[in-house]
Amino acid sequence: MKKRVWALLLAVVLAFSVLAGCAKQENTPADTKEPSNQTDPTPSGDDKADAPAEASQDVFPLAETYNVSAFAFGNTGEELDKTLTMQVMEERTNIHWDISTASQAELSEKRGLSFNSGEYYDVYIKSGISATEAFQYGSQGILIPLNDLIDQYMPNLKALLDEQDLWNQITSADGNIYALPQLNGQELAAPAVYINQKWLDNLGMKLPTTQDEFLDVLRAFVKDDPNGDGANDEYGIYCTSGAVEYTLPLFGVAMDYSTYSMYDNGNAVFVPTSDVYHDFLAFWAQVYTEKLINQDCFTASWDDLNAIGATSDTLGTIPTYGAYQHVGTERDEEYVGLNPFNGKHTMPSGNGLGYGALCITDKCTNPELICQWADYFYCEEGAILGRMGVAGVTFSLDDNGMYEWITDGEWGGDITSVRNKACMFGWYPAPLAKAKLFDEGNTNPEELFLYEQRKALLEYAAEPYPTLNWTEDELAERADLITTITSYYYEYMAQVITGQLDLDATWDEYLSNMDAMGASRLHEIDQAAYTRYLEG
Ligand SMILES: [Ca+2]
Ligand SMILES: [Ca+2]
Repeated sequence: MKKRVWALLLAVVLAFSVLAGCAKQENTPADTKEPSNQTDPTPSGDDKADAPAEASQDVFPLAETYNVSAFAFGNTGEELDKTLTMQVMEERTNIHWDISTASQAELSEKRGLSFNSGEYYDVYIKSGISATEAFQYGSQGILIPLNDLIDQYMPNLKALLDEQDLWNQITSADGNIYALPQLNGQELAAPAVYINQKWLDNLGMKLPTTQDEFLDVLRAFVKDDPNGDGANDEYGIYCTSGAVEYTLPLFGVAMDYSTYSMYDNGNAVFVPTSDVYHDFLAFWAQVYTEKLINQDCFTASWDDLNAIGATSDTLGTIPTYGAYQHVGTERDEEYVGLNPFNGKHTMPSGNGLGYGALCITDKCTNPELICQWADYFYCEEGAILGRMGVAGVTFSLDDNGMYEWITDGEWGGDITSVRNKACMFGWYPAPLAKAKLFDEGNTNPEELFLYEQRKALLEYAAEPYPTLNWTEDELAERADLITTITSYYYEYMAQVITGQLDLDATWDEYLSNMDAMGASRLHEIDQAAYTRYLEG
């Protein structure tokens, strides 16, 4: 118990000292209160730490405790109010949270019940609320609009929303913002293609930058013995069932797998009937004929791939989330991310936004304070507190800014437990920015390598997938269309690539079948939703 008190004290001191660093970086509005002596950080030798620019955070700690009732997700033993994050924040702000938690199984029912009974809480934090629900309760006046509050009291969040152009992702159809987001930063939204750099070096070849160069590389992988064992045992590329699709970005296609469209400057292009998709099929049919790809590429499982990766050095190219999952930790650095050809920006990417992290109801007597409280989590130091806990307590930092989780302390014996018990970050979005330290200070060599590969591929990121909202009628019509159309799309893809159907002899018939199945109507519905999204 003593140990815990000491750790908490340390945590509080650290939280204060990081707050100073956080607030300094912000150009905060001039209409803020005088700095309070109570919030002065412990002397740090940095005499700018108490500059008057510290803005909205200066109200903390409050002279009198402010109590908030709230509803949140919480697995047994992982209650939000018991986390280190919340304990440090209570010390820092003197805001006390009285949180009712619900497990995953009861979350949605309890949340709905609380709203519909009229016995709702001041705040819904990390409660899994959807955009549809937020709009519904916002329209009823239960959830309050946060637009002006963000503008006045949340300089950190405001800056991130501007910088990442995310305002329309969190704005409801009536123009109001009813929920704060979790911001994870732009990220790849699909597996990427990883290619064996060691084999390329062995063969004196460069990373392919065109379809023709890629075909040459695949041929050399299969014919020129790049693993040097004297046998032609190599796979040019190994695809598990469906993974051929993950090579679409190489061909200039960033397809959204929920709509089978790519989005470009206001136009939704339905990929399965596009010319570029025809070229994609032609390429892979050629590769298949020449046996440069595993011949069971439409049925192979991840287990099949893992078995091959674990027992042999025969994989030239792999579409995957990360090669180390298949080839292990010894050889994973041999597989580098393959950039889309011709420098096109076609890597599918998401905006990394989690909806519904924090909503405030009309029962809350001081929403300004809640917003000021939450804004801390949208700067690096606050994001570290929310995602990782406290240096020296839940993770240790070395002189190079690299961290390791502390798994022999009071917060749990393994990384998952420490993160779940000590931090706010986890299942369901919480009000948090991305913490740079989380990725960049990772000491796991495989994860760090993969992070760097994915970061490089993000240089080729396409416009993030839009968040499309369909009307109920559209949803019903769409559901009927998309099942038939996509199952035909996958059937035809497999038949053409494996040579059962000749592409050029059947392409026109394929297009007219697609049309008969309603592909153009499906496209019309999605283009309309995309246009509405763009118009905000
Ligand atoms: Ca060989
Ligand atoms: Ca490794």
